[in-house]
Amino acid sequence: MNMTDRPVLYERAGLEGRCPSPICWRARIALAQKGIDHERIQVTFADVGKLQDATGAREVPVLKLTGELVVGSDDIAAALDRLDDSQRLRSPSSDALLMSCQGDLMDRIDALVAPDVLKLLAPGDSEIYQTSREARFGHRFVELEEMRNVIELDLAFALGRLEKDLGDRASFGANGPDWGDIAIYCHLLWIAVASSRSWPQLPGNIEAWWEARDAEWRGICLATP
Ligand SMILES: N[C@@H](CCC(=O)N[C@@H](CS)C(=O)NCC(=O)O)C(=O)O
Repeated sequence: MNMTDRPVLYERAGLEGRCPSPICWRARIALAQKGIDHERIQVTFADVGKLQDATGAREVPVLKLTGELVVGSDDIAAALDRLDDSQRLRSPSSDALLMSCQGDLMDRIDALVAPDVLKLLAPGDSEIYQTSREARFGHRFVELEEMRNVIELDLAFALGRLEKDLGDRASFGANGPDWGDIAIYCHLLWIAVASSRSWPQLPGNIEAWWEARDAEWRGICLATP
């Protein structure tokens, strides 16, 4: 890949150059797994107009790859697999795992972490974020705070189901960590970074899985561009 083809990842801007978005972290890890050097452009929620002008999209991540704009984390992973299929990220089983985790694990983590994410956002983004998330969840942030204990309990059960999925394997992917591992890791890291007061007890083998993924991936997610 020559310099003019250097991929560009559009991702969410946060406080002090740190990206606060677990969905964007997925794209960072995917690029790292493929060994693809890239430029990162960070965009605040308030700058959605600039994002739209540059990419046509209103959400991040967006990846400019070999001159084309790929919108959305799943499509980014698929595009990277097309570029280099030696160690595939996505497969029918990673897609199935993600689908089952979305409602069970990710949505619960979203509701748990959202009120605390405000402190990670770029100046000027808090109101946009809070208004859009309260509309999405159908609850004010103060109500989510009151529901915190219940959400934490539901999350503990979701992690118990995940432990059964993982069994005694080292990764959710059959041939090593794949897109399912990446998505689950990023959402758990979001709790650790934004809302550590709700860090859950990780059951059984999930603990060892987390330690291994965290050692490899945390620095990628939290690096400033
Ligand atoms: N399904 C999309 C979801 C992307 C997404 O939710 N991105 C967030 C990252 S912060 C976003 O840009 N949200 C825009 C908004 O809420 O206005 C994907 O997997 O990439």
